[in-house]
Amino acid sequence: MKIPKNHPRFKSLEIRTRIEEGAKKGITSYGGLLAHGRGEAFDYLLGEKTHAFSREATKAAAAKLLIASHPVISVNGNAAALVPQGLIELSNLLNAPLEINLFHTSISRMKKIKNHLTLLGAKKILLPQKNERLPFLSSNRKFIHKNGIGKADVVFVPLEDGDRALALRKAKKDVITIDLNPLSRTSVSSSITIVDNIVRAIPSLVATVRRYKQKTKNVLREIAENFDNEKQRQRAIRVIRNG
Ligand code: PTJ
Repeated sequence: MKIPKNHPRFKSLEIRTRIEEGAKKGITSYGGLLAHGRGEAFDYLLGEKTHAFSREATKAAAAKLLIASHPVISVNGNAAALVPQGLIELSNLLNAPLEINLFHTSISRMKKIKNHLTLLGAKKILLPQKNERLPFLSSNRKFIHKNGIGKADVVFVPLEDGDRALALRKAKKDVITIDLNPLSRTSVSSSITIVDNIVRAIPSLVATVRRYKQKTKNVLREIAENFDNEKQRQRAIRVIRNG
């Protein structure tokens, strides 16, 4: 659909078109369309802008990813449709694999996401292995790659469905997420939650990682350790409540 640039909701409609295209290409699930609607509602309540609490979380996330020994970027159907280039850039900057891990499991969708990312220039893509499992999880997301999430110390799970963040934490991994809903189980259980729209948060995270590459490990450690996820989450809730 061609959206006139002067439409009052141009940006939101343009993002919606990306998700629709993702579903048409078989990258995004139907469940993903519903998840997007939920995200839109929270974005609306947050004023559809990046807040200071999100910027703080982005800095901590960049620092944690840069000091990680084995960072991994988990990719689902929504993230692949909305921000594929940003995820690839992040993967290259951090030398971190992109591991496809879906809630609504489908081998054909995994292959389509893999092709989509490969065509856009992704170099390191992993798919889950049948004999490698994440403990504390019953959904199909338990299948992981041995050299990806299996050995990761920090897992970036932009736009998550909730059951896995906790399982990853129980498996003693740090979890960084992007979630517009500060009340979700993912937001609560992650080490760092960026409460923002993935389409704004990813470019900003990429720029911060690029900038922070100049910093020493000690400085990065301090930035990551000083971050208080609960405090920033409460700030997001206050914005929604007062809005
Ligand atoms: O591709 P799959 O099969 O792995 O499925 C992916 C989804 C996202 C459909 C799946 O993980 C799922 O069902 O997720 P949920 O439980 O609906 O949660 C998605 C969360 O992401 C919700 O808290 C939404 O508010 C949030 N969200 C949706 N769109 C965005 C978002 N957060 C940031 N940016 C968005 N654009």
